[in-house]
Order: sequence, then structure tokens, then C-alpha cells
Amino acid sequence: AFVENLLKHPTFLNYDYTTKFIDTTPELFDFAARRDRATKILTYIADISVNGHPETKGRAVPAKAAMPRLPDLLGEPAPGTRTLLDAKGPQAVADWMADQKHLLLTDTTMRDGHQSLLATRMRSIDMIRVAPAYAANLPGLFSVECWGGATFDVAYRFLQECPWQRLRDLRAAMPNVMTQMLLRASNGVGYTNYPDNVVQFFVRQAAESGVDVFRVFDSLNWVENMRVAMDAVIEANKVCEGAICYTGDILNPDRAKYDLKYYVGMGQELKAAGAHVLGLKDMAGLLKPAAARVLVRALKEEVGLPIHFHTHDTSGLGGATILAAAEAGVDAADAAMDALSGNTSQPTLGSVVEALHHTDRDTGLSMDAIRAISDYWEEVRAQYVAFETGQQAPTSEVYLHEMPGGQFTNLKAQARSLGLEDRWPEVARTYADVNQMFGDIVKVTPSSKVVGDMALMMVSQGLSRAQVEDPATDLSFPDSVVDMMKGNLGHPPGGFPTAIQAKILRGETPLTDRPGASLPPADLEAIRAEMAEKFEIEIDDEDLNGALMYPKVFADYMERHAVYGPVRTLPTRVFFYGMEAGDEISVEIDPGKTLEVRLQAMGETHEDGEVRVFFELNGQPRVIRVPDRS
Ligand code: BTN
Ligand code: 3PY
Ligand code: ZN
Repeated sequence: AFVENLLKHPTFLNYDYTTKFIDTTPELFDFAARRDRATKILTYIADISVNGHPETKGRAVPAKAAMPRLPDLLGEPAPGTRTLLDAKGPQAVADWMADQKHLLLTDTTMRDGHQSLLATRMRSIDMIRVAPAYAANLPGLFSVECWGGATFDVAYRFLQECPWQRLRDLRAAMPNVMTQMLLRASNGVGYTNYPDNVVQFFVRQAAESGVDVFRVFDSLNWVENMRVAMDAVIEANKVCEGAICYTGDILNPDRAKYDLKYYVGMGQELKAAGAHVLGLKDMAGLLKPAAARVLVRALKEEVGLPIHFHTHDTSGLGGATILAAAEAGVDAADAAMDALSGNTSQPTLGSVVEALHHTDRDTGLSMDAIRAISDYWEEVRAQYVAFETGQQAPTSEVYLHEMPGGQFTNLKAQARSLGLEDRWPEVARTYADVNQMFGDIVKVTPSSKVVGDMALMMVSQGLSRAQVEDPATDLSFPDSVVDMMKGNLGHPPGGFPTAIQAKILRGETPLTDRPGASLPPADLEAIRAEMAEKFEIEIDDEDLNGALMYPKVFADYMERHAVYGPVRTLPTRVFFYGMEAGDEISVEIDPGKTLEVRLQAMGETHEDGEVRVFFELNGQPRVIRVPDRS
């Protein structure tokens, strides 16, 4: 009777039942919340089958396939880095790193790999299923990067799933290998500085829910703005990897701002700030092999921390740079499983392992294990064809624009949506101009987004750098640009050029301190109470952290969750494309509780604008009615 009520509501008949509907009709939202989970999932399947998923509409459709085949497990999980961290703490991990000879590897497939190749759209189920194979077959990995960066908000926003649950499940499935996250220091996993107590609360929760290694960076390389996050990691007794973001070219005398001395100095600051490990984060893939030799040697000698190198293969030379860094003594490096490697992603893990075989930096990892896991990822990737970027080849253009791997393909898509696709070379050139206009800054989330916003504005309005800088031309700048010039992301080395900053701020004085110093602490309990009242459920610390990072995204997620239930358990193809008559799937909605779902038939659209979708649920007939919005 409830579904009847819901579907007869006038708002439904107007084909307008998404989050707005729930906002404005609390009594039906209550009904939705009380429906059983199986009905919610059937409602979701019916809706997507009839109307399609907004994210995949008009995009390529994958072939129907069975669930991707899992590798055989080669025994019980052997002790690994997590075992050491648990027994002896983060300093012991750092000491062990420095003392052993292998090149240690981090697998980035579950975070940066799909963030850089598939617009961050990989769903938890595809990761959690293979996690036991990592634990059993690759216990010698340094870590598995599987959380943070853009994955946090994309999980809520586009995948309708809880990022914290992903983390807990992965942690439980890989008890022996360290998990790793990317943390944007005071920007948390967001795009703006948060109050100190929000950053501290977030780090504490991430540590508790399962993150072992925190790679902390600041988007302008300002160590002062990293301390709150780093201190919180150290306090939680987890591995604090303070990262230098690499930009420019240390071997190019014309780019003297970011020279060897600069990076060594920053490394020393990070060591003094308490980093256990020094991250060398080459987010755009600009570090060339010869420069890597020089930089890694200098950092090893003059800083003395173990070094963990991260790069992107956008230029096609990422693998060569890893090998050069390995020769120069880098302790660990990032790579992605073959099937999700290359181009804007990380270099190819299996190939790095092969290249170092029978050398003194041998990784000790099993090629059989790597191949089997990569075969799994290849089948997974095929299901995300709608999110492929179409980039066919590596490109040296990256040395011109210096865009981070995660942004490159995104900005291309943004340019396309603005009708600027065939003017991409101009966008790339303008991005480089904006960087110079802003004083040659580090470009990584969120500063990279600011540069991208400005570049798109200039190209779409036909503005040159000279025009933008001309005090006589009056312009309205993108909000993100104004915000950065105000100092709300902190300060780049040497500050922003004063003339352009003054023009953008129209006389307002910029912040000189770090933003967190003047942001009032968030009232955590007040926000918890407000959320609990709004959604009529208890808000635990994980939910509260979601709400603090992304208030609107989190609220929308909660509202959809009340209607659709635990859709995270659906196979990926069904989640994005629904089912057709005759299709049958099993959905494990809770450990041990499996639904057998068969879609029998889809009816015609009735005069009331609804479609009846006929299912069999565990052998029993069920009819679900959804509005036809297709
Ligand atoms: C989003 O893009 O906002 C997240 C995807 C979930 C939206 C659901 S999917 C079924 C229904 N159809 C829509 O167009 N929106 C909702
Ligand atoms: C992120 O912040 O998400 C990044 O991947 C930066 O490189
Ligand atoms: Zn990266």
C-alpha cells in the first residue's frame, strides 16, 4: 500500500520525483524510509531499466558479461607492512623501508588509477571482491592506495554509496597490507580549506575506519598549511607521508623558481614537521628520468627520510622515471595494475616488476599474481566503458600545460561541454599562460581547478593574458579564482603577483595567515543533531564527517538512500544500465542475505505516466511501478 501511495502522489505523476520530491514531502519520505531494502533495490533497478542512468545516457554500453572472474587465492595472507605497523608503529615502518633493498611498490588501481582513467567512477563492489586476492597473493606490496582524493565525494555523489563503508570493507579484506589514502591537507578531501577541528576529526575517523598511510600534500606546497593534518596523522599513530608536489623542471635554468634547492628545502621542512616518509608527488608526470636521478639522490642525502615516489604516465615516460628513481635509491614507487595503467594513470606495475627482476632493486612480487589480478581488472574496466576518456596515446603536451593526470581528461570533458573541444590546443596553451600569470604555481587539486576555471573562461570569452592583466579591462573572475587570490587556499612560494591579485580582489586585502587560523571551529554536535533530525536516523561519526566535508552532496545521498537502499551491492552493469526482460542476478544485500532477482517483463507506459515492471524476487512475483521519464 505504501508504494501505491507513493506512486499516486501528484509529484510522481508529474515525473518529478528525485531529491526535490523528497525534500518537499516529508511524510512520503518517511514511507520511503520504512520500505524494506529489497523493495528499494527493485525500485532502483526498475527506475534505471525504464529511464536509464543519468550518468551513462548517450554513452557507450558495455557487453553483457558475467561478474569479472576472480584470481585463485594462493594461501592465507602472509604478514605484510600492516602487520609491522600494528606491531611496532609508523617509525618502524619507515626504518624498515630505508633498511631493505627491494623497490617497494604501491598499487594505485583502486584510487588514482580509476580516478585518472575512468573519472573516479569505480564502484566499491569491484574493489572489495578482489581485495582478498591482494592480501593472499601480493602480501609484499608496500601499500594499496584505495581511498581519498576524488573518490570520497564521487562515491556519495555519483555512485550512491558510502565511502566509509568501502574503506572498512577493504581494510577487513586486506588485513596484512597497508591501505593508503591521498589527503589534501587542510582541504581534506574537498576543494577548500576546512576549520582545523574538521580536518582533525576527519583524520581521526579515517585512521579508525582503516587508513594506514596518509599521503598529505598542500596544493600550493605550503608546509605551514599541512601541519594540522600531519599532526593529526601522527597523533593517530599512522604513517605520515608528507609530500612535496613536483612542478617545473629542476634541470631547466629558465624555471629557476622550483629548483633543486627549493625541493630539498621543502623536504627538510616536512621532516621537521614530523613526516615519517617523504612523498615525492609528481601529479602531472613532469619529472624526467635524468632529473629524477638528481632529485632523488639529493633528497636521500640531504633530507634522509625514506622516499615514496608517485608519478603519472601521461608523457609515456613514467616507467623510465621510476627506473631512474630506483637506481638513485628511491625506497618506494607507485604503479597501477597493467589493465588500469598508462596514459594519465600510473605506469604499469607488471612492467616495472619485470624490469627490475634480477637486479638489486628486484621487487620480490609474483608476476603470476600480478597477471591474474590484472586480468580481473581488465574485465572490470570493460564495464566502465561509458567513462573512458578516449585518450588514445601518451602525449608530450603535458610538459606545456603541466595538468595533473586527474584533471587532464576532466578538463577536456569540460571543454567539450562548453563547445570548445576543437580548440583544445588553445585551452592547453592558455592553461600554461594562466599559470605564469598567477606566478608559476603548483597545480594540483584544488589549485589546478582554479587554473582550469580561469583558462576556460579566457578561451570561451576570447581573452588574452595581456587583456586579463590590463588594469583598464574590467572583468568578472571565476569565484574559485577570487577565492584563491584572497588567500583562502594559502600561499604559494613568493606569494601571488601583486598586480593581478589586486585587480582580482578589487581592493580587498588578502589573508596572510593560513586560512584555518581564522576559520571558526565547526560545532560538530549541533551539525550531528541537525542531520539526525532531518533524516530521522542516528548520525554516526562517519556520516558526520561526510556531512562536514560535503553538506549538500551528503544530504542528497541520504535522501536517495532512503528511496533506493543499498544499491552498492548491485553488479556494475545493472547499476548503470538496469536489466532487460529475462535477466537474472543475485544481490547480496547483507552478509549471508542474498536476493535472487529476475526481471520478467516491462509493461507499456500507462496513461498515468507509469510503467509496471514485473520481477521475480526469490521466486515470488513482485510488481514495481515507476514513472516513465525516459
Ligand atoms: C546522480 O546523478 O545524481 C546520482 C545517480 C542517482 C540518481 C537517480 S538514478 C534513478 C533516478 N533517475 C534519475 O534521473 N535520477 C535518479
Ligand atoms: C587529488 O587530489 O585527487 C589528486 O589526485 C591530486 O593529484
Ligand atoms: Zn596522482
